[in-house]
Amino acid sequence: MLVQGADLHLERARAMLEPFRFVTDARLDDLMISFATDGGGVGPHLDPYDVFLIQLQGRRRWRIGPVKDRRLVDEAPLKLLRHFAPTQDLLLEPGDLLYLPPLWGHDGIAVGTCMTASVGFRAPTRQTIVREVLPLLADALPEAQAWEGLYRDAGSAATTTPGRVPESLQAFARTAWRQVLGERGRLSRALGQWLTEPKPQVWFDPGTPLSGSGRALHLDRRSRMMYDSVQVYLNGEAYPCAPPDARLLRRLADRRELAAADRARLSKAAGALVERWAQAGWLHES
Ligand SMILES: [Mn+2]
Repeated sequence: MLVQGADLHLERARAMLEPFRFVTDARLDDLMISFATDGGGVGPHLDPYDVFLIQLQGRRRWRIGPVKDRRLVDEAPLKLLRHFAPTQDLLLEPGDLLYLPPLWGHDGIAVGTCMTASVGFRAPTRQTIVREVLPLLADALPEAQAWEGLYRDAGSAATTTPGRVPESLQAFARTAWRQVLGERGRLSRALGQWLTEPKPQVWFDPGTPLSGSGRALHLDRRSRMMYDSVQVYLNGEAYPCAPPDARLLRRLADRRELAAADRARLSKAAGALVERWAQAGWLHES
């Protein structure tokens, strides 16, 4: 039995991700828990991700190795390797940790009842980034342009070659591209929004207004917060951010909490922002 995204449901599972934040949050995906009875396992397969396997309870035998033959078993519900030739055979005991590089074959078999956690790291392809970030870039074009900037046929003469793509339309498309990509920082902004977008199954419980007293703040376990040199991103939203608030909000993103003393230093505007985040259930008072 596999439970994906356990970190979204359990504070303790979320806490297990913290030691792995020596890697950027942009790559940290989730904590999956797998439970198996004696002899249970998925079968030999590979994943396009870096994975840390943590043995929680019981023992699991792992046969691992680089994959030379990527052919898969026909008609299997999972992508199982047809001919897997492992190079290492390991027995993990509670507390053991095993790192698997991307595309390494692995076959884990429970030795008695056992539970294993895996910390996965996403690694997008260029194609994925373009596909995911493009709609966000398009949304960033001002609404007025969408209405006022309709394409018009060049000239008034009737065409004798209606099958031909008009050059004027090609030029119109090129201009649209330049507008989308031209403004400095627009791509970075869309990337930050995409990287902090909650997963589709995530929803937040509405929070309560902040007390305003000297208490620390901490991000909800489901919140994704990152920043770049211009903006702060929280759960798919972008917020322009200037000093001195920038330093404090970046600290909140890095540590996932903000000490009471730091909170007291937030400007009035940033304080109002934090209040909105609290009401959305994105952060809480400690
Ligand atoms: Mn796997």
